[in-house]
Amino acid sequence: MFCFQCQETAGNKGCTVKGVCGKTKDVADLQDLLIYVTKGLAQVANRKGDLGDKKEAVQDRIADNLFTTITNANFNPKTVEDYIVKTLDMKKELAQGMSDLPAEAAFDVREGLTEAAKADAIGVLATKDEDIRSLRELITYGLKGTAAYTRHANVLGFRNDEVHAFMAEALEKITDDSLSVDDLVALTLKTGENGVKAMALLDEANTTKYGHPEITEVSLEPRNNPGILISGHDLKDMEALLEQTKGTGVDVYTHSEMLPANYYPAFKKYDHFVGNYGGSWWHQKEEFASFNGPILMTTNCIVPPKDDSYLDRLYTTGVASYPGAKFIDEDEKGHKDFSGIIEQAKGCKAPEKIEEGTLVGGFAHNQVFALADKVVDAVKSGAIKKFVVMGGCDGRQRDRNYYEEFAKALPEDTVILTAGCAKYRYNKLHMGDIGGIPRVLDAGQCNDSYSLAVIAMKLQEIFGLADINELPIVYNIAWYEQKAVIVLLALLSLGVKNIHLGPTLPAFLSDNVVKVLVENFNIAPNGTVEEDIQNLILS
Ligand code: SF4
Ligand code: SF3
Repeated sequence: MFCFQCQETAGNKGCTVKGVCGKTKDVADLQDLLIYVTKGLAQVANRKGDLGDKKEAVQDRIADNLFTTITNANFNPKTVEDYIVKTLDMKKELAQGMSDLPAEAAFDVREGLTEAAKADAIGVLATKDEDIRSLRELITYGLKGTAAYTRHANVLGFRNDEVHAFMAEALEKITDDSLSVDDLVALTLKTGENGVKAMALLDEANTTKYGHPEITEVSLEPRNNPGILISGHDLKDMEALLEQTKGTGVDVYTHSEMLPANYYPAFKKYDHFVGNYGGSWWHQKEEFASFNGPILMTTNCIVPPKDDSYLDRLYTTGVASYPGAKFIDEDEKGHKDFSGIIEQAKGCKAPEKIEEGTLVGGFAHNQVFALADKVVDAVKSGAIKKFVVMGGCDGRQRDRNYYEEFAKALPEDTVILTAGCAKYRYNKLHMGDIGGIPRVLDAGQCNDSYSLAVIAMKLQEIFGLADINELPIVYNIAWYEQKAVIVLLALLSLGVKNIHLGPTLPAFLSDNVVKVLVENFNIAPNGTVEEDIQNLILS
């Protein structure tokens, strides 16, 4: 095993024995094999060209394979093996009559996959040149993020063929030894462009189906009924759960990345949708225990339960899977039956109260545009001096306290723009408002970072600026997993410069690739809170 795809990788170098995330060696190897055969499927699909009525199935297979390997989504060797076999079957069928296939496309081992996955040719380290490896992995992780956002849009009936085609094209290109560092840098930026398209598509899907997020006060206090806690990023699952729990006496609460579901008009109409329970993903061991009722994980981030204390209450769906947790599949019509969770919930105690009060969110682009006059006036009058984009992920490492300390140290004339689970470091600090504009504007999930880019582009237009970097907006972004990688690449492709990235730079970036990012985009690692307040805000 060798995995360095997330920010918590062992020693900021790579996990080699077991994942810091809890992923076992076998699962890590199988995930590498899944990516390997997915490259093979892409090679075969690209050669075939017209896939006829198999096109969507192939596109979905490729995207689901990428999606299921993101950090903290799938810990289950059985489901990863199942994905591998399905990919091999699909590949074999498409490759009929083809010859001289590359190794990834020709691979067709069915027995002993766990052993086969250990082969030197399969994993990350199969690429010997450090810079080529770094760029190949950077692109792969960007594609994983793109695939996640694309699949959320797909399940709501929205597709962008260009994005799917790009994923297959890029997966093949990163197997091509003739590509130079410069070629791969160009492909990295193209990955970012496609990430923007994927996020725009998901934004369209979410807002068309569920309305535009609006300013919302979200309760943090549980009621006395039994409840179901839902986490992850899949809004279609959210809708289905709310529909099926209607009139059952079971309440619904969001956890972590599902918090922004509270901001959507379509979900507010359910009076058994109570609010949010707890903090960001890594607090789940304590919070899932005290919640008392069943928990539905629709995507990442799953933390392996310590002592199986709530494993019998843990459910997964979609590409998320955990050994021992119940999996809810969809039928051929795309329907998911949550009656088992609801029945279990009825026999559970109500959630224990762990905090009180409310928090405010719902500042996606439409809501911010509705406040545009106020915002522009506040900037013109100097009441708001700077906006700080502090989106991204949260994580367990102690040095992430930096983000809370940074938020606290911000001068009173600054406003935080956020999206993703990074916000839990400061969204309960009650930072007040500037002339009615809250000082923490939460756009939503990590994919709603797209909203932040749309807001920036709108402000650029209003202020008549030639360059997006002339805006009084600075970027201090926290990353953890691969969706944050695509958010970063998307921002770079939109021309955003001077991004501070932390709490550490990715281990998968080689020194030379870091140099390219510094020279072209002036990306910088975090300093101390004092240094960064000075450099980003006061200078
Ligand atoms: Fe390690 Fe992160 Fe990979 Fe898990 S996902 S094995 S923590 S690098
Ligand atoms: Fe968070 Fe996993 Fe990245 Fe979606 S829930 S931002 S870490």
